[in-house]
Amino acid sequence: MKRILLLAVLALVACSTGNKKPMETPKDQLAHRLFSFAESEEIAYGHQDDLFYGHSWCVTDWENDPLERSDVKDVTGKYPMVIGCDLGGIELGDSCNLDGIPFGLMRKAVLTHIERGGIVTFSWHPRNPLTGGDAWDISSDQVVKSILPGGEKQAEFMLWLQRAADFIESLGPDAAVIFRPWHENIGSWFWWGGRLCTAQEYIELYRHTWLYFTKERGLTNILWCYSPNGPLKPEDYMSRYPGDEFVDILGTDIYEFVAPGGDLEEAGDRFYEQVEDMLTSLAAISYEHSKLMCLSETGLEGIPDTTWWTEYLYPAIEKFPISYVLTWRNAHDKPGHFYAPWEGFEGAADFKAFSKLDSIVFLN
Ligand code: BMA
Repeated sequence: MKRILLLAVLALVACSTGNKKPMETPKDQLAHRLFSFAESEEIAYGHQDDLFYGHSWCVTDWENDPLERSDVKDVTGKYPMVIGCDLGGIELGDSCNLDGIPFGLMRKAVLTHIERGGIVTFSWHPRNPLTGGDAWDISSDQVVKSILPGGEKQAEFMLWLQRAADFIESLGPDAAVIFRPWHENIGSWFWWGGRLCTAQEYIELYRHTWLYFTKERGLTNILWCYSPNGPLKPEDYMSRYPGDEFVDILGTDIYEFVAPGGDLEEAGDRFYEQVEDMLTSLAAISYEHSKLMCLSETGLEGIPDTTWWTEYLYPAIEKFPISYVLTWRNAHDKPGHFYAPWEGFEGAADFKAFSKLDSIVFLN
């Protein structure tokens, strides 16, 4: 599997350089870094909102804060290589995102993390442009239609795209980032989800976003990630694929769920199988389409299984050429809502062991 990917990688690098040695753009450099993880059988570790807050702390005076605290670093001594940030709220011109993070802090953290040698990925949970509800408001199946050309909310939505693009532009042309809008789109929990729009509408939404950012705004420092919720059969994964021109990275979001009082081993085994199945399909698709791949979101809320990292997550991903794996956020205001250990957490030792594995890459 890895050998197959390596050939794909080399073919892609050769195509993009045309055997000459043009100046590498920041986006090319980021792509090559992500390729090089896969090529050397390494997987970068990522954590959502890592520098903004942790299980029991939160950056307050962000303008003067060096942003050196991280739950991941508290436990392992190293930052995650990838940090995830969410743009939800930017569309309304809010000063903070949907989880209370000032966009000024986000910009500072992104630039600080890139300066330290890290990688940044953005998700976006925008509000519902038709109903005024949040991203999870699925009361209407007309929302996507309403924001596409000819729709009643199109002009307003263009302003939303403009504000999101303004933020990414404000990072500067040297800050290449990953952007994965309209994620988890096969499930039906966001207004852009599977039962809430047709495949054609979804594809238009994604392409429209790409075209606006890339062609109208000239933002060429973005690697675009398509990240449906998994596990899925390959044909379902591809059923709303925007097309090779619009996507650089194939991702998927898969969480482990344990029913209250449920059996941890059973849940862990199920998660292992789901990740293995999905990544097997994704590896074949990424080879066929010459794309990078990642596990764009994962985790077990509250990590009740103290060997989750080394006994379930690592075995499930280690044989696949994913460039990175990202676990979700450690909320500071919801005690049980965390996906990475923090200092003092009883399951921290296993995460520490995970961080020491040769093939898992953190940021020193
Ligand atoms: C969800 C939860 C929410 C949060 C949202 C966007 O998975 O963590 O609390 O608001 O992501 O970050």
